[in-house]
Amino acid sequence: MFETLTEKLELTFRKLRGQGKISERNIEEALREVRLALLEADVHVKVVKEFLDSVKSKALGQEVLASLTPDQHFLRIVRDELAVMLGGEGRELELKGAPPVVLMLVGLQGSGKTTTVAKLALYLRKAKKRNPYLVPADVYRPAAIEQLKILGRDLDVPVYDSAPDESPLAICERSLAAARQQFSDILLIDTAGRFHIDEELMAELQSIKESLRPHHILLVADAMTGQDAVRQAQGFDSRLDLTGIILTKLDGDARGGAALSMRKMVGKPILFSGVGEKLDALEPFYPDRLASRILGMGDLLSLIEKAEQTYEQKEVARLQKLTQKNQFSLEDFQAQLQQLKKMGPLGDLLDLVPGARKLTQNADLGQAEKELKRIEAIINSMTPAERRDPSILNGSRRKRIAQGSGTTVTEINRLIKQFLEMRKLMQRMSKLGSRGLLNRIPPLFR
Ligand SMILES: Nc1nc2c(ncn2[C@@H]2O[C@H](COP(=O)(O)OP(=O)(O)OP(=O)(O)O)[C@@H](O)[C@H]2O)c(=O)[nH]1
Ligand SMILES: [Mg+2]
Repeated sequence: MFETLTEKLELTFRKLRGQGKISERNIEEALREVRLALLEADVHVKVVKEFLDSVKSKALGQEVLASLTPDQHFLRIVRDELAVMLGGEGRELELKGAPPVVLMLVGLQGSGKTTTVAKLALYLRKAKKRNPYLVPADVYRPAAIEQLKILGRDLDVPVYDSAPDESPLAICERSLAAARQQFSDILLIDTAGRFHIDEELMAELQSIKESLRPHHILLVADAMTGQDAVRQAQGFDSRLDLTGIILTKLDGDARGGAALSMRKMVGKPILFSGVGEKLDALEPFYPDRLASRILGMGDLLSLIEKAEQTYEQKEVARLQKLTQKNQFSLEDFQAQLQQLKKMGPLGDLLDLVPGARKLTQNADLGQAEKELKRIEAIINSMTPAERRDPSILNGSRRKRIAQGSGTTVTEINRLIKQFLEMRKLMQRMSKLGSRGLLNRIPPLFR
């Protein structure tokens, strides 16, 4: 999502950079383009206006910092205001209170409630060390209860044994007692969805709210549904007084304006975003990071977090040492490739690296994934001794590896040559001294 918007904004900033001096007129011109880009991305008119007003007053009113060029200064104001539009500081899901803390997820049909309940359970267990308990309270759609039970089984998270002939309110009330009994500290309620907001559903949700007094009522909204998502959110909020919003399907290719308008139009914080169908595809929502990403400035912090989740820091330190001594082997490389695969599709990772999209714009990502697979096949066909010390790779060994991996000796030669060059480069970079944040990323990604 946001690719078109990012492209347009980058173009605007590039033009601005071309100007020797930045005048009020340049800024007016740039703001006009930003306005068009936002409207085309389907951001609500009111939100766009408010955004532009504050960018303009800051751009014309502030001294340019000595360390920044005027266009950088302007870019920074746009970035900061975009972050404000998305919710400013960003908010963590607050979970203080006597257990079990009750979280109720609501939303229209198909918005992603059931999937998000499972994703949240995984997140809360992993990142917050909590013991969630899942409650299927959708008794209307056939198999809805079963859907959550299966997800719970996959995650090994307990699910209340709801029966479809009970009322949702009765299910919720009973599940609370069951959660206490088995020391679950969070109750995650999956509610029914409807095609449109209707009175019956709202009354049911309100009765659950009154009885269980949930700590959070979170709206699950599908970002692909555009301005409709904003209207639904306002409808749900007026009846239930939401505590937060979870935006799903941000991995889709819709224009994304709904996501950008939601905070301002509903006045409730966006707490998470869903970025895929898999259960680990849920991310805490950080307005400043998304703002940087939209402006094509990448998102190094998210990349670092992703890397840290996948990598043991001890391992990173070990690789660091090897790199410095130029002893990083094909075996280490192989292990890193495996870790890389765990972090998700290549395309997603590239979005996090500043400028990477631009560099690879014409490159076919499918091709790159294939290339990685081929490299992996070659390395897998080597013996451990060969991986540790490629210098023993004579002609007959190379021929054997080519056969084993379905490649050619030329390809083996090229890989070895590239590997040795990359290793040199990594060594040189690691000698540049401490570079703060970058030291927390495994060498291969720098
Ligand atoms: N790509 C993508 N798909 C998602 C995301 N979240 C949910 N989905 C998909 O959206 C579809 C509907 O998800 P559900 O979780 O069943 O939605 P629901 O709101 O519970 O639907 P009802 O119970 O029928 O109201 C499923 O195919 C999910 O895999 C997301 O963040 N990205
Ligand atoms: Mg559901």
